[in-house]
Amino acid sequence: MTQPMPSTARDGGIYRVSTAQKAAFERDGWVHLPGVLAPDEVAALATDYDRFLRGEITVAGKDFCDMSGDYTKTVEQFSIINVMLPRRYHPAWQGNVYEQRAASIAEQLCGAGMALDYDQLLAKRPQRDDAVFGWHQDLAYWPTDTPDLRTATCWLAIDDSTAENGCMRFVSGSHLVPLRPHRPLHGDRGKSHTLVTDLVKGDRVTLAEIARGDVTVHNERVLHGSGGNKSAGWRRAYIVAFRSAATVAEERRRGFTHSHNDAAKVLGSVGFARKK
Ligand SMILES: O=C(O)CCC(=O)C(=O)O
Repeated sequence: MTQPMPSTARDGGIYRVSTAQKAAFERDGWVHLPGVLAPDEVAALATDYDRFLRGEITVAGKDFCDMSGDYTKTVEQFSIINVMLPRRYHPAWQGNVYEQRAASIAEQLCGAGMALDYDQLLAKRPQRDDAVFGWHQDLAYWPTDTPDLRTATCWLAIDDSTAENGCMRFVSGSHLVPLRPHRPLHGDRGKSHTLVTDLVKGDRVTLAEIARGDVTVHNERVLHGSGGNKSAGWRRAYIVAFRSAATVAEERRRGFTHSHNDAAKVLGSVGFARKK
């Protein structure tokens, strides 16, 4: 499943992306980068990660929610625990080694002028068939009319991520075609944040089985999602998303922060489309 961890790619706060990896990101809309974090670095993050899951770090309102169910579920019923903006709720994470390497990756893949847009934790409880993250393009979640659409969303595996526990899956090359229509999973964005779209004939799905400490990086247009967790363990992921600094500034000017508690959060592309 996994590639050997490169010994030379990590260098302090830098992770060196190869020419072949950059070409894969441009061609497929996503790329697998092995060994972005060393085992001890993942272990240190996992300690705080589990404090979030146990509720020991306070997260406001809907920023602690379930991405598979609606907002009426109790925490024990959440199949995909979603923590939005963990660095806001746990400032000690700001500038951590993962953020540093993710920033270096974003710059190598997308060029200068990238900024951290949001961070997120997505943890699938063990043995939850319904811990399915529906097919979507991230661009559906936010305004589409911003000036610079460069995006590098880094997805760190805190656990080995496998077909059995619900690893990421992508339709390679789908970032090159127009945004597909999306709909709220539970019929109404007031009931849950989640948006979904459908695969169409010809879409070819690639499973991204990756090891603990590895990262996938994806573009905001590539179709992706993940299946349920049939394993006896958690599937934990830590996401840090970079977009062009000009775009992040424009989003903030509009009051769009990626917090599920903001009124403006419903105004992703779906919200704008519905207003017309
Ligand atoms: O963690 C998952 O299964 C889905 C994550 C995702 O869709 C994303 O990071 O954009």
